[in-house]
Amino acid sequence: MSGQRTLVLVKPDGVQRGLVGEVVGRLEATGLKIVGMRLVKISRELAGKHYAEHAQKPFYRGLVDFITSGPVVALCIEGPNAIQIVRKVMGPTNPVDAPPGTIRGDFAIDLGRNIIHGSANQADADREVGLFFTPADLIEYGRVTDPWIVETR
Ligand code: D4T
Repeated sequence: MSGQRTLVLVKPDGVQRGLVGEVVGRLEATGLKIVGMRLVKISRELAGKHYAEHAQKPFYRGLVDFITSGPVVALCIEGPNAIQIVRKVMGPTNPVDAPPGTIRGDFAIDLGRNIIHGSANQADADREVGLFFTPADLIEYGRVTDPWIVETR
């Protein structure tokens, strides 16, 4: 593995609105590498595990209803500083605060329909990748472009 691995979800709103290609394309264009990708219908049980930290929040019920309402695209993305780079490309959680050029800034207007999830930190990334992928789902491979993306020192 080179660098960090992080979990990305194109949420049900992104899938329904035909934005999977746009979102995945923006992440790919950074140079980060896709090492896992699946279309998943999230169960309420899996949603409960994924959003366990929000279980007591007033928006929890709506959040679980939404994330289980249709398929999501789950990706495991790898590279140096992958967690931070993905969150920069996503923009802030509330689309009202997300600048143009970010996924949420360009494609979303509502906190409860914000298109994409990306792990917040290393501990969350490790836990969340494990919820959506088995080790065998994740593919280690090189690209001929790797030396054009990351300087080998
Ligand atoms: P996710 O987890 O979806 O990538 O979002 P963030 O990491 O950026 O933000 P979060 O965990 O704080 O929120 C999770 C999820 O809940 C929705 N939400 C959040 C909501 O519907 N109402 C709210 O008041 C908040 C704070 C949006 C993202």
